[in-house]
Amino acid sequence: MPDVGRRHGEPHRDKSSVESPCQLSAAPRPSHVSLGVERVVFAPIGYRAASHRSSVYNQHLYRSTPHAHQRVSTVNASRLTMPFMFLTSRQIHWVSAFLATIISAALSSTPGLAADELRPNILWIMSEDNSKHYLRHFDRHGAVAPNIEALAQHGVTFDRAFSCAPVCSVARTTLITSCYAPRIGTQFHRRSKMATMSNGVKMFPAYLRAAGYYTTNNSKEDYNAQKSGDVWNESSRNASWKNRPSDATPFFHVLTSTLSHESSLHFNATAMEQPTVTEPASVQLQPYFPDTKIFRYTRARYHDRIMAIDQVVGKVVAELQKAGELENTFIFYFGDHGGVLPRSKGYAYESGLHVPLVVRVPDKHKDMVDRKLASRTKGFVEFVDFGPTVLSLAGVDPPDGIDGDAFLGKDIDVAEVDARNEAFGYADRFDEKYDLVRTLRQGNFKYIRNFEPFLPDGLQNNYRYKMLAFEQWRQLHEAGELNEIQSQFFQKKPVEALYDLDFDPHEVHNLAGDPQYAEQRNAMRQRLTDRLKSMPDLSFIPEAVLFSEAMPNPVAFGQSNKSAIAGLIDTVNLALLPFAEAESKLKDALESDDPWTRYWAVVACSSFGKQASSLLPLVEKRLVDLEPLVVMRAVEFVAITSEEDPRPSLYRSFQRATNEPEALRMLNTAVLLNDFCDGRLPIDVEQIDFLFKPKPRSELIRRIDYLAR
Ligand SMILES: [Ca+2]
Repeated sequence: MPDVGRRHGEPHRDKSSVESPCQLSAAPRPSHVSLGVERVVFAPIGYRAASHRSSVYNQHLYRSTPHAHQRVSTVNASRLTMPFMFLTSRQIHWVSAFLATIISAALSSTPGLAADELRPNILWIMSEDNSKHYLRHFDRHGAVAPNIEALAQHGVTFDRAFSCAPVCSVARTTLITSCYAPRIGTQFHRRSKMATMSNGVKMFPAYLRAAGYYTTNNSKEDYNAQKSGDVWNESSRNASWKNRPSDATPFFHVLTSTLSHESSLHFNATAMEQPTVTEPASVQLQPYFPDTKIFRYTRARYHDRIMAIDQVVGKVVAELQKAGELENTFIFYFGDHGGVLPRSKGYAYESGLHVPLVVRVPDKHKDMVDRKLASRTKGFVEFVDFGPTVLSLAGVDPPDGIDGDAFLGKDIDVAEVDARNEAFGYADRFDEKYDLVRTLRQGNFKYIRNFEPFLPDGLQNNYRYKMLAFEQWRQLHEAGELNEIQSQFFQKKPVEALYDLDFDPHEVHNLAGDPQYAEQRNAMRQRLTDRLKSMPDLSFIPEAVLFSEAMPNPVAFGQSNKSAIAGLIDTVNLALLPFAEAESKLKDALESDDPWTRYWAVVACSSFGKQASSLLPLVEKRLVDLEPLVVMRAVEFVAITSEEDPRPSLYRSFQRATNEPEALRMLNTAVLLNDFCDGRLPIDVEQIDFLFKPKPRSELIRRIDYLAR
């Protein structure tokens, strides 16, 4: 029996866990809650060295590619650990870093060795919110960007680069930690609480810095995990590689340009009188967009922003050249995630995940890259791989406990990189909007599992809808003026989708129900499920519970609850069976002692929709569930499948929410009822009452403001 969700006093608790000094448990639910029941509490989690090791050694089970760390270190920290076997791993790490610094300093100060001269600089130029689709270098309908194209002429283009998450903080945390966010508790944008970096893993620039690199970030961080003090020499708007202590010090510098950020498309109707350089009539609109003046102008304006990014790239190259560093510096240009017309940022489609990536290879280090200049590869690379790649180029070993593998560097096997064929994607929360989606791309097939398919893509997300195009899209939907493909955005989603990107690059023709593709679908479904279970993916525990219990050590929390999470995934995956086969299993799950089994059982029922109407009496029992988040799920099912009014149950639940993410999750359901139930179930904000005072300008207030207008 899994530990997750077991209530106080129940038998079979793992004794070793109880004895652990590292107990994590939820604060008791306040006694004045109407049902008088304490929050269901996880069994305490024991975090021991043994489980640490097994998690580290097993973590590559869920990678598609052969484990390919290439050890090319000049400063091999792990080899330094042998005389220190009596130390803890944290102490070993500290000693290794200390020795590495000494060795590095000795090398750089010894005349004749000139070690640093042999080490390349690495510079990242990251543009905000742009998928590969807006650059001609990747897509014939994209903008012309001569400076980015010039980088590619002197380097390598990665035609299959993926950010893993379609939103800023989650993508950036994936990048800086080299770990998949749902494994380490950093998958929520915005975070309600910072996750702690687990198992001694640091954000990767710390390893460069320990090896003598000067590390700078200008300037956006937006990490969802706590940063240790040794990551950056400087991270600010003034941070520059030019400030390094000596010309001989190699540097790693990150520059984020916000010129293409979503906010650059938050213009008003008056601003549209300002002409764009790109001719609106010339742009190619995605087939899911209505062809309107606003959409054309928005896309044209976005092409202009991409051209501005290109200018930034040109300026950086010129500066390096002037300083005599160009031919000693690897330059990466890439987008931080997709964007940024509607249905891109915030959505786990290719438009949200597939980013442009080119790497300029400097003349002095051509021998480190076994590829022709101006070549392209279709080998899949993900944000988890970028950190190990920089470490590999710098000759620093990657740490254990990360998820990525280097794709460039001296001993990298080009054929292995070219054969990489799989990308994993995740979407969880976008400010105040929740929608759990996982994706797997293999070759040109894309599989999407919508775990909450009854939440339409078009569900209100205040920041998204600041864009005129978003608002107009919704208005046209409400006016009934969209065709079938354009309307998909406002309809319930399929439980699973399969797209053949060769023929359907915009992911609008779902093949998941086509018998011809059943084998492909089943294989990808199984592969994704295996990956989620083996991580394990923490998102099958509600954020409100992770908030209370997991954040001091999310990885250990996941390992302790691995089998329980697998059980929850099996429960929600009942939605993938024919209903007749799922029905009796759903009945059992709805009556489970474990609240999160009941939670996902109701979600599976809602995924079936009216097909599961026979289960209405059983689900209605959950309207008085001990766990308010299960009540919330039952409210959705009743709203979706019956004519009854479940709002009183939802209003009561608000008064039982004990933290912001729990209340916010409930407000997501409130918006679903308000906006997508044919006007039958408008929400009265006067009836929404919390036990705690929401923070001003918080996501809770955003939702309330939206519902009140
Ligand atoms: Ca961004």
